[in-house]
Amino acid sequence: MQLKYGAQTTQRRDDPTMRAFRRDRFGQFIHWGLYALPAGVWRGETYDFAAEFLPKSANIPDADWQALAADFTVDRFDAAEWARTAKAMGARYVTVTAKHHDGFCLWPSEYSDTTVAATPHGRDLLGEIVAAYEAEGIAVHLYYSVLDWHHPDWRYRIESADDEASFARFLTFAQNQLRELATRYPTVRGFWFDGTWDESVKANGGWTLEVERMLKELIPGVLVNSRLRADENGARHRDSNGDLMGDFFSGYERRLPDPWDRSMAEHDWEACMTIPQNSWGHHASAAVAATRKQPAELIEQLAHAVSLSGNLLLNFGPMGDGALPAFEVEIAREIGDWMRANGEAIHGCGMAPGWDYPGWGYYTQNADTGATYAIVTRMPVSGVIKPQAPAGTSIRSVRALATGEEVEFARLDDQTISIPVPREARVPIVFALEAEREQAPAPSQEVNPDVA
Ligand code: LM5
Repeated sequence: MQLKYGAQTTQRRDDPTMRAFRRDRFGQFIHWGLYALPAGVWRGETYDFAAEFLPKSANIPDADWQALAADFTVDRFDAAEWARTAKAMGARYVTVTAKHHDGFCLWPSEYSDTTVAATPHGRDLLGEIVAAYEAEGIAVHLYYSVLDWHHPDWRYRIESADDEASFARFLTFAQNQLRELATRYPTVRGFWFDGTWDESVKANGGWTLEVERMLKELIPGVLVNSRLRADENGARHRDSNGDLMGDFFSGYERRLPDPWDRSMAEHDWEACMTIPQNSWGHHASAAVAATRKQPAELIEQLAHAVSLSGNLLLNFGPMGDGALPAFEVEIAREIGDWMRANGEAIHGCGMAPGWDYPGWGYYTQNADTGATYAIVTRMPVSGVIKPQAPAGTSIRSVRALATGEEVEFARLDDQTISIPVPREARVPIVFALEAEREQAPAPSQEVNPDVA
């Protein structure tokens, strides 16, 4: 089927920018805006739903919400400190909310009346963040919500000629802001779109393609996530032919693909993840705090994503005064400790072809070096794991990645070995496995559709 606004190519990108993004594997998401000030609490009432949704949860009039700009004094904000924390955690890129659903802009946009220009300091906070992260060698992507609760011309669906005219004005406004962002911050590596699921946007697939083209003209090679895009039938992420729109699939929010779904490696993708069950903005609720994941769980999710050739974008929600919450600093430090010892199994790695998903964790492989890694995230009660190399290959040596020490193992058959795993591990242990081709590959077997 010939589409006007669908995928422009069925080839995956393989230029230096895309290769860098693919190698990075681990990014930091930053949700920071006015919602960080009330942090889920309004007039003494705590709303446990995501902090950035507070205007909806507490039914707050827009004028009251935008008045928070007067309190956004960001006294403890230090972009360099954020960037150092991300770097030490092992993140290779950052995606930062330039504008979330509430419309407030972290840069002084000439197209909006609710921006950092309306704060007491008037600083270009986004510009400070871009500069600080780039100074640490961390690539910057800009998050932009098309959905806008503040703009009078936003529509959820088009039901009249009036809606049509309003929404056309709205799309011009959003495109102006995006041109402004790409022009002010031409060093950014990507744009991450959100808030594109309403009928109004889905009815404007042509606009989503126009925006993608405009950004790529302004910043050659810039990355655009699939979430921006719709085709003329309103199909999102993937067009009506099933082909990916945008540069990488960004449909996994607070969830990951099935770990055995090897088809995931056929395209580039990134999952985004919260530390608590559901809040992207900083949240003051104890009930939300109680749902926070442990560093080991977050490392497990990172390994899970990389084992399927995907990236993990882990969210941080700085506080209203600009400081990173202590629990986030601690989590970043613990992930960083693990990454310094084991990051070789993450950065530059992807799916290990022929290594079937083992229940005790994940395999990753570096395509350049051929090194294969076994990341043990779920210790079997037996105390042993039994890595099995692809048919026709044999594991020759095992090394504990964190210590570099050779590990003794027992051979079960040509392909399979047994490794005792120390039970006291609090974070995933990683083994580097060296496998060699042993004989001609075994003839391929009949496919059983019940297990495929
Ligand atoms: C839709 C309805 C209720 C909760 C969440 C959603 C979908 N997610 C979002 O609106 C935004 N996407 C996340 C990356 C984050 O920015 C969240 O606020």
